[in-house]
Amino acid sequence: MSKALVAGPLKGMVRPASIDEKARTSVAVTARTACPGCLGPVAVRGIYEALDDLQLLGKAIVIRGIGCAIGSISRIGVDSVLAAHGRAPDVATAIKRILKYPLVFTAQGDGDCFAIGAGSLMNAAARGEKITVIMFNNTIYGTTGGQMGPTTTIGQKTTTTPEGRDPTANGYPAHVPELMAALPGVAYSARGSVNNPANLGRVKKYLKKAFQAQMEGLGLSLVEIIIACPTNWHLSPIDSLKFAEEKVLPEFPLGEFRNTGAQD
Ligand SMILES: Cc1ncc(C[n+]2csc(CCOP(=O)(O)OP(=O)(O)O)c2C)c(N)n1
Ligand code: SF4
Repeated sequence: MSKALVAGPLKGMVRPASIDEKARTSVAVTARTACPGCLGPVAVRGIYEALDDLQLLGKAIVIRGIGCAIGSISRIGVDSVLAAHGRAPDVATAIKRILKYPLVFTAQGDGDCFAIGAGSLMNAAARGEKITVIMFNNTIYGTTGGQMGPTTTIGQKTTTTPEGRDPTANGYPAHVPELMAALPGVAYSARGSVNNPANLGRVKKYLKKAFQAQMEGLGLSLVEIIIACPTNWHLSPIDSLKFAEEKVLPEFPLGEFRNTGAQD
């Protein structure tokens, strides 16, 4: 075997040798990865704890989309690969089929997942790929300065909808887990939020069910997680929690939309 590669958790699988074994069992989310009040790292904490509860740390790989909200996902001690914008489900498909990691999941912003990446997601779902897609919904393109995204709420002001999103000109917000629920290749779809501790607990439950659906080979699983983006919402961290509660959650109901097997 080449020096650059070491054996992975399954026979015949390889992964880069550069991964620090100590880092694989620790979480180190630093301030560098997000703005103050960003709930992206809180969602990442939920993912970490769900993996830890299922003893999947060290057996999983995350395919990262392009975006700041998911930034700290690289620091939770699982293998990771950066995909081209929107193409994480395609990369996840290849890794799951060829390298046979026990758990392969994507972490993507809503723009990555359902604007530029809508075709990749829909086709992976139609094929029933045994992967998990995790979409961070901050209702905006955070990284590039706050343009309208597929989940921008009606009336929400962004740099490209300065008067607020008007459905007659800009269309309606996309409800991704509900759309996924219509596809037979999808085993599990749910939407959670991390705007308060109780909702963080529910998100962990959804993530565990999504991971279990993949491990049981039932099909594609998807969890959308509502997060706050104080920077591009132009709100304080506290006011952004209020905006999430009053404006975002009414548009995006929390809950499970498809569950073909996983139990509580
Ligand atoms: C092919 C391509 N087009 C456009 C971009 C520029 N770009 C980088 S991140 C981004 C938006 C990301 O938004 P989202 O997925 O919602 O994630 P967030 O930044 O909000 O976390 C865009 C348009 C790019 N990197 N590659
Ligand atoms: S721009 Fe928004 S989503 Fe991105 S790190 Fe800052 S608060 Fe989080």
